[in-house]
Amino acid sequence: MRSFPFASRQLPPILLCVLAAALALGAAGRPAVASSGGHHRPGQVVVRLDPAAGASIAAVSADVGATPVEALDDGEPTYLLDVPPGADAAALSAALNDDPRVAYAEPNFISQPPEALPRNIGAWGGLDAAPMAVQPATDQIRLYEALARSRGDGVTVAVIDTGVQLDHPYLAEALAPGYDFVDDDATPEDVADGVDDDGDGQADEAFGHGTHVSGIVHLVAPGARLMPLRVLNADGQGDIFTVAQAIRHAADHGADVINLSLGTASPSFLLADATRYAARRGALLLAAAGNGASAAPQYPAANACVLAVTSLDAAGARSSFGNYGSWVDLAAPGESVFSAFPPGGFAWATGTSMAAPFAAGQAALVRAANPGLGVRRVAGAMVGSARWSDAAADSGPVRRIDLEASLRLADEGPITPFLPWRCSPFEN
Ligand SMILES: [Ca+2]
Ligand SMILES: [Ca+2]
Ligand SMILES: [Ca+2]
Repeated sequence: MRSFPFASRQLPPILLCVLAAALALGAAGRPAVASSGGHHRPGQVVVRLDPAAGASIAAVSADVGATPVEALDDGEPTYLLDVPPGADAAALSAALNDDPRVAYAEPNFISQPPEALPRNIGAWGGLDAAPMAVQPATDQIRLYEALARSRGDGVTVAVIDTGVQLDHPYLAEALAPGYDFVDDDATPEDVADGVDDDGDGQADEAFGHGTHVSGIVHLVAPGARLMPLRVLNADGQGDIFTVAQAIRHAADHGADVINLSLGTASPSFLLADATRYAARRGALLLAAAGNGASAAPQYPAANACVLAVTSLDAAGARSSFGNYGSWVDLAAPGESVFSAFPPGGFAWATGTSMAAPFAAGQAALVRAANPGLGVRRVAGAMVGSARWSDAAADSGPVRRIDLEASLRLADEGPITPFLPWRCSPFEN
């Protein structure tokens, strides 16, 4: 039995985008940055201009001595700036927020490894795919009753994560073209480079995470296509600017569902913008609620246009590590989940990172069964058919997904739309 780095007792099971050490990003000329181990990239600021002000990013950034290095997307007035050496990104953000030409500015936030988390217990599961189909989670969510109604055909699910093993036998035929925002290339391969990029004493502890998450989506929605978008390196490092780029890319390239098994504790204007943008383009977003056993919101899970998913244990109660609170929308199996893992095999893993893709697969089934439903009604079918758990003393009940019931509700109605109106204002 081989144990996996991301399942280590030293590391969080959810892949919160971690940054703690100097690293060089190859993407689009972004420079190497040295992190203090804090919660944002110290040399970078995200700025959105107020289009009504008609200012150029060159002028606005020059006024504070900063340098624009990347635009979020074509025609989008959101930029990543390098701040001058010695300047404080948080202070510079505050100064920019006082500029009437600026809609908002904020540090380029990193998720921190949550302290005192219950740890993943995971292990290599061999080369045989057979245990996937018979694992207890499939009965818990009534998967096979649901698959008799829908297989997710024609739906694309973006998986924003560490990438994927592109030639994994369980996944290869389901993969659609994706993108690698870490290395800025078209091959979002989950790459372990042997380097401990975040200086936590373990190299590539997040390697395999995106492959595992992708396998869960494929188990639930075998007819759906998977679009791998790599935003985290194998040490789990990423930032909100890159995550926002991937969310926009997914929405602009036809993703119907977007899975985000990652997060940060910092509320972010940029993530709120990007997730609303994707929802309004017709993508339903699911995000891991985090493994902190806490009511503290994680983002993007707690953003308004995203369904936050926490973890259930085998008995259908909220996992002891799973985050909770009114911002958590759904709960799905997240303990000892068996799924694809490089190289070419399978592994068990535990965490809300594993719960979110069960709900993402469910969204694909609902969308495929009734392509006329907009994101608020797909969400409404999922939330409205969920079964409340017993209330835990500290956290209240959680809504446990029921795939068969959600497909029945999508078919028969009436569906009460979920998510705020602004997430999908033109939905019929
Ligand atoms: Ca690559
Ligand atoms: Ca590494
Ligand atoms: Ca590391």
